[in-house]
Amino acid sequence: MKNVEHPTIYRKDYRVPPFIVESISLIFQLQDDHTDVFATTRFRKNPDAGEEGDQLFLNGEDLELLWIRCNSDELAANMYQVNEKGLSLTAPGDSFTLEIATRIRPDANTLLEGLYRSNGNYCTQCEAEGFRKITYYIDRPDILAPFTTRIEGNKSNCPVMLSNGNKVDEGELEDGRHYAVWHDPFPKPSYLFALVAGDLRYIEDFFTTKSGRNICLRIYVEERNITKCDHAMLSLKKAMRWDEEVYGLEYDLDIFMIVAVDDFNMGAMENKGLNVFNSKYVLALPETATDNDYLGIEGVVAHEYFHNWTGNRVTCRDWFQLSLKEGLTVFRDQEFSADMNSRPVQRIDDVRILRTGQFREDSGPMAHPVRPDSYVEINNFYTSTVYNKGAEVIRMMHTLLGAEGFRKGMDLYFARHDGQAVTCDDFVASMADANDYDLDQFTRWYSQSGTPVIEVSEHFDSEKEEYSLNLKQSCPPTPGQPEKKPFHLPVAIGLLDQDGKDIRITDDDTLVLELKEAEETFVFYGIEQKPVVSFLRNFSAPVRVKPFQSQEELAFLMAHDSDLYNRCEAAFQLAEQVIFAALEALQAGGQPVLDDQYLTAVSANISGGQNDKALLGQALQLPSETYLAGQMTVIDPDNLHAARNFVKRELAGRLIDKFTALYLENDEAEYQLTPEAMGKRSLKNIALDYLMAIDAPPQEIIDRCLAQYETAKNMTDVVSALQIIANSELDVREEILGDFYELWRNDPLVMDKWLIIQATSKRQDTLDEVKRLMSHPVFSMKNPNKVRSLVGAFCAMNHVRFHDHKGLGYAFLADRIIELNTINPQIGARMVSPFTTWKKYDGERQHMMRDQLERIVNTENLSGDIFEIVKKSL
Ligand code: B3K
Ligand code: ZN
Repeated sequence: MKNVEHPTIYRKDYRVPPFIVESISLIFQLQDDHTDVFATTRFRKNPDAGEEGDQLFLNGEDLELLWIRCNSDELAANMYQVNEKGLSLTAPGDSFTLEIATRIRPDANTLLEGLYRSNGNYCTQCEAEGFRKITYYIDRPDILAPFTTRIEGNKSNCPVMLSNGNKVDEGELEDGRHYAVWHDPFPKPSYLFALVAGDLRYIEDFFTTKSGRNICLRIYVEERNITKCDHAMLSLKKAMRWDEEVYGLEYDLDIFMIVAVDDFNMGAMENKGLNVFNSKYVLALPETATDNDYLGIEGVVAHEYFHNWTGNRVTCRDWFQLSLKEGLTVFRDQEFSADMNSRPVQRIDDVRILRTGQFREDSGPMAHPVRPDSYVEINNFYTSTVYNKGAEVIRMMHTLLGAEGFRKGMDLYFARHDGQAVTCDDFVASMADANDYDLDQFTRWYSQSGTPVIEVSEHFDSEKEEYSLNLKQSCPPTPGQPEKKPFHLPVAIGLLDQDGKDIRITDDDTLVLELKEAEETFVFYGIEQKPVVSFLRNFSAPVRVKPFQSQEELAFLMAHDSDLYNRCEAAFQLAEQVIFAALEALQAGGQPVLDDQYLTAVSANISGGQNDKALLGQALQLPSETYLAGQMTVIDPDNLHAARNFVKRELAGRLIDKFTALYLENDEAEYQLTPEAMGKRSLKNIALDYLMAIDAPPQEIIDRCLAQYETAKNMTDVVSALQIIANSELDVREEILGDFYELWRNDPLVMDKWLIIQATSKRQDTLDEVKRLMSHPVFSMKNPNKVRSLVGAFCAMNHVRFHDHKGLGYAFLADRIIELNTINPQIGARMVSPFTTWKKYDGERQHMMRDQLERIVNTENLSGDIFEIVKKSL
């Protein structure tokens, strides 16, 4: 690392701001090659700050300062100091007004933070610290102010000019220019500011709130996309209704706008009244978007909408509290999606994301608590831990307090904190106080990192008719936290009798045990025969459970458990055991065999699981190599790949009739977008994937796959077939990939799929193909979706090829990270992730990955984003 310093910011250093902002009013003059920004801000000494002194510091980066006035007088250069982090001056009194003019260059902004252009249209991204790239300001989330924004631009290239709040004025200017003025009356932090201007079209709809207010809803897109917005609009209306019904929360402005742009660092952004979205989470037609895309849009539109209360009306005091809004809002969007679709399937998906991404993070060098204690670059802390584990922490409170108790807590939270910037502790206090419930020990979930492990032992005494469960919890050491205290964790269980029926151990079939000590025993009386325990129902706590059940018991649970989540979970555990058994055989140089018991269980599952297609589809999917790798002490990518393939191939070969029938039964002529129809499609495509995994599949299966590619009218079926073809050695492979490209070359989102499919192909030559695609006209290092689809997909989703023993994948990724360091370090830092687990591989691979990490860390002018993750990994 050369030339740059990257200081660490600590949570314990939080101080209330010495000054607060009463209001800010902005003027943006959009010009062809630059934008001038005039900010008029009224400051007042913060009465809560004590005797803090009179120094005012305003954040500002990459800005050209034109002039600055204080209470209308221009300040001479010796009256303030500017450096690359901001501007400081001595306050002239307890209350004063600053006018600051800055010039910025949106066209040259490849960071996609602050004001930038995407396909010629202007848009902003300010969370977490992008506002300081627009003007000098106290850019922190606990500074809340009403914003007024005037935008001036050309009528020709900026017919549409939007900002937060309601439009209060508009009119003509000279030289073919015009202006619009927006006012947002709700005090908000600068990270929620947004501006959009350009040649956009919109679709419009209306929503009547429960108190009878009429809200105008608009989705703005480029003209070519105007037919693709209906699903997002429908999702928005569903989300608005749901938030009223479940939480009593109503929308507050007169208009709610969504804008879709192609160049965006993440999924979407909840700016007040003006959400800006990655087009991936807005645009959909059956022929261009898969069922997963449709579900993703519904979930993300809802997530950003829900932020209006959990994030915007009540916001974060500082960025360490990020999970206050993100964990809570993820929990809310998960519950919304569960209500709109299949609840158990939603839970399975959410848990899969948690266990693949978050557990991995929690066991590596980047492990951090849900409420971190320090960071170098806050953008690196928009993590699975803050989001997904954060959501699990909220869910555990929901489980402990019940739906009604949780709602009481939410009501109290809003009653206490509406309009404030608060902490995770404030949230927990509302939950505790509203329910008169002790959550003190529970708060360790916010401060301790690492995934707890639970060890279960059962004891049955047939004479006394007693069944007991002994539970031990522990949590492995994580960076900076060698020792952990016990967590307060809800363990939901059921006991099944020999017929697979729930034994009533409470008013309900499921009982929530509260484990608080390092070890506790729970005894159940009057149990006549040894029950089969359905443990951690609905995944009631984000923990690892040491495997303790036999294959027979798992097969039994898979067939009978009344908790549909756990039924699927049993299938995963069984599959995991079987794959690891095959892996051991391969590592010992032997031939693996698939045991009949497993085959029978899967076969029974196919016959018995037909009433919930989506759920059966989930249960039939083998755990991914990335997930399985996370369960191993020393990861062996080649044998892992071979073992998983072996199980898949054997299952397919021996259950060929079952899979063929599954395919045919679920192949619907008519396309519908209902949960049932999506379930059928997923089941059909999983069956096809198995069938094509057979060693030298029969010609009629190959023909079916090719026919599906050619005749399907919806993208789910088309890409399912295409993915299988891209993974195969079929002669027509190149031709078909070429055909798909010709058909869809003008649709960037479909081209993303084309790249992902090629990047995740398990063929030997995939890395060469990826390298070729880097210079293909559809690819661009400046577009985050493209980088994620090609580089990200290969390195993070193609475990066996990325970890090829020659190390070429490692060198490839390091080159891309170094390239991104100058283009978009935020995306560059995200790409480091596959390297972070380098210590879990064999010596040679470790060595090669470490070399690449060192090469990255020695790059000139390395950004704080990439530096932080690489340094922590080393
Ligand atoms: N709040 C944004 C994420 C901002 C990320 C900044 N690096 C989207 C969301 O979680 O809703
Ligand atoms: Zn969010």
